[in-house]
Parts: sequence; C-alpha cells; structure tokens
Amino acid sequence: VGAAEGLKPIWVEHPDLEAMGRRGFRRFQGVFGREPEGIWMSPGRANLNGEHIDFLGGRCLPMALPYGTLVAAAPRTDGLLRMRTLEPSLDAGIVEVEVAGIGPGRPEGWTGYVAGALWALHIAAQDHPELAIPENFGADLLIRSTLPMGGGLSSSAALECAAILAFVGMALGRTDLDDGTRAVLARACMMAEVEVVGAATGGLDQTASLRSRPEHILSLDCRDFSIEHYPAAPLLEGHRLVGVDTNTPHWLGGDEFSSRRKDAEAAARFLGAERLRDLLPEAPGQADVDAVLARWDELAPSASRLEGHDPGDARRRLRHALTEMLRSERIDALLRHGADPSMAGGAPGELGRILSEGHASMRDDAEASFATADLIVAIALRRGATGARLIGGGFGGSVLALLPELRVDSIVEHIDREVLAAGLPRPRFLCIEPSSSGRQLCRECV
Ligand code: GAF
Repeated sequence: VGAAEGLKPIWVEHPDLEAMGRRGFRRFQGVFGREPEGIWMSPGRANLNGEHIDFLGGRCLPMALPYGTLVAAAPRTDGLLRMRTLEPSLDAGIVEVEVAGIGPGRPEGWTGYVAGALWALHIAAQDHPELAIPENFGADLLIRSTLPMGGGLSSSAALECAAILAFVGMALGRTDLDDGTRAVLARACMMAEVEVVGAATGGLDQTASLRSRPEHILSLDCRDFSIEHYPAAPLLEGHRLVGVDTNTPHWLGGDEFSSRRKDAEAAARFLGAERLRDLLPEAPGQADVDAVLARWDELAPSASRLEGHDPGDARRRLRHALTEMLRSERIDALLRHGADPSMAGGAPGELGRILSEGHASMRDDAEASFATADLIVAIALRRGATGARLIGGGFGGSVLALLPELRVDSIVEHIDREVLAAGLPRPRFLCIEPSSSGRQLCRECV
C-alpha cells in the first residue's frame, strides 16, 4: 500500500509484478529451501453491474483488476500441499495438508481455497481427461496478495485461480490456456469455493479472474457462462474508474450473503421458474420487470408458501434481481451499440446513472449495503461523480465510482476527509483499469 503522508488520500499503487515475482522467487527459496518452478498470478475483479445475480442466471459486466494474488510454487510427488501465505494477518508459517483428506469443509480457513482448487481440478478432469493430474501430485506454495483482503474485490477467487493455474502449469506443463480450458478451470474454482469452503459464490469472480482481457469489459451471461469482450474506452470516455475500499471487511461464508441468494431463489420457485433469469424474456424491458412484480403482488405469497422466507424480503430480493438484470442488459447494449443520442452525458452519463441506480437497489432491495458504503456513494455523487455503487457481495467491501477525469483528485479528497470526519475507518483508493486475466509470470522476469 502506497500510503501518502499527512492527510493525502491513500492510493493502493498498482503492483510491479515483475519485481514482486523476483522477490517471491527468493522468498520461496528461503521458506522451502528450493527454487519454485514458476510464479502464477490471478487478478481480483470489479463489476460494473450484475451483483447477486450470477447465481440466478443474470448477466454480469466485470473486468480484471491490476491487483491480484501471486503464487510461487514447486511440485511434490508425495500427495502433500505445503502452503504459506505472506499476508501478515494470516501467516502462521507453513501449513501442511494431505491431498487425500481434502473435501467439504476440509481444510478450514484460507488453505481451503488453495486445496479446494486442487480437489475441484481432480473432479473436473473426470469430464476433461486432458486435465487429469497424478493422484500423488502435491506442491509447495508461497502466496502473496496485492488485493485488500475482504475488500469485496474477489481476493478469494484470485487465490483459487492463481492456485489452479499453478497446478495445471506444474502438473501438465500447460501455460498457454485457451478460453474453453479457462472456462473449465473457472467452474472448478467456483466448485472449490462452494463445496470445500462453503461459500455460496456464483461464478462471476472466477470467470473475471480467468477470462478477462486488458482494456476490455467482459459481458458474462451466467445462463451458460458465454462471454463477449468489449473495449472499455468508449464507455469511460473522459472518466476514470476508482475503487474505494471501505476498510470494512466482508466475508462470503456468512449467513447474510447466502440468505439473499436463498430469498431470491425461493421467490423464483414461487413464480414457477427454476432460474430467476427465466422470468424475463431474452431482451427484457422495464415492462417485463413490472409484469413479474405485478404477478407476484397478485398471487400475494405467504411465508408458508415461500418455504419460510419472509414475503417482504423475497419481494425485495426479486425486485433487486430483476432490475439488476435489466441494468446489465442496458450496459450490454451500450457496449454493443454505443450511446443513444438522447442519453444525457453520452455513454459515461448513462453508465453513471446505471451505477447509481444499482447502488440504490443494493441498499434498498438486496439490503446488502452498509453505512460507510452509502456515505461514500453520497459524497461521491454530491462532489461530482458521474455514478457510484457498492460492488461485490456486500456487507463490507468496496465502492466503484465513475469520476470525470479532471475531478478525480478533488472527489477522492472529499471522500477521504468526510469519511474520516464521520469517525469511520480510513478508505483506500484503487485506480481501476481493466487488466489481464490469470497467467504465469514470464520465466525471464523471475
Ligand atoms: C461474491 C460472489 F462470490 C459472486 O459469485 C457474486 O455473487 C458476488 O458476490 C455478488 O455479485 O463476490
């Protein structure tokens, strides 16, 4: 973290991956007494829209961040994973795990993300024999993240994805992976998190980490995980995306996040849909959203018919999901066709409005926001942001703000000052640029 002096806002500098790779290489030798075979990196993500809807088949608009997780690794043949993280709050020296013992809930804690990735890779190989790795495969791994932990920027997925890339790279010698293989690995990482760690993740984070392109927004259709890449420049013209880490950690394993998913799924089932996205047509409009909500109101479900879910909660989750799906389609259309001449402020103006509407929905309908995020969004908008919203799973994490280029410094200073004056934890700012997906850092760099 590049902390500036005095009252200057704290910006998290973009990591110099090559320098980190070189340091990681030496550190690995110090910890494990041998050279790593390579260093792999996978990024965190920001998401323009599509929160809490990946697991409902909605569309998400993420991008990979320049920040991510690095894994230096060397293979073993004794079925052991030996892992150490350099994250000070988690580092307890080398943690050893037997690969044969990995399963739901085992191992617990951060090592579950790494071990889970190997476990899920073995399972994925049942349908994709080209990914089969020896049963006795193990590894020594040294981990270092440049993402704020619990910052809602997908540090968990970055860890799973960096680990799976290291496993595939070491066990199969595969470094140049096509998108089809990356899709299989992203799915495996999602399984690792759902089955081994026990967090109700829906695939957005892992897909963004493994299938993004620099300078592009990913448009991800979570019905079938098909993707399109669109250049980000026309959408962001004259603007910068700034992430504001609220310093309020979030964790997906808690009940709050999973209860939001369960409410929405119960609402969809009540309306006769297996998947909530199927309640809307292929190219939905506001009238389609209104029609679903009107049907809900007409049928007036009771808690008993909603499997115990509170009807008010379920309606709000339903409304969040439907409107969020619509917002995603609006951004997808902007990326595909550009701004309509009637849109005030062109493409960035429209994107800004969608971001801010998305925040209101996260706050009022998903009820996943929290006081610091609401305050930061309000300050940003009051001081001239084109749009701002909470991103990620919520209940902590980060705000994404779309700021006119010339006003970035002044808006960021206002946020910093006013949040501090409110007695809240000091935010950290991240310059968000759509970046590369996970990969092995080049051999010459280390
Ligand atoms: C978390 C989950 F892991 C994602 O799958 C997604 O649901 C997101 O929250 C909210 O959109 O990051």
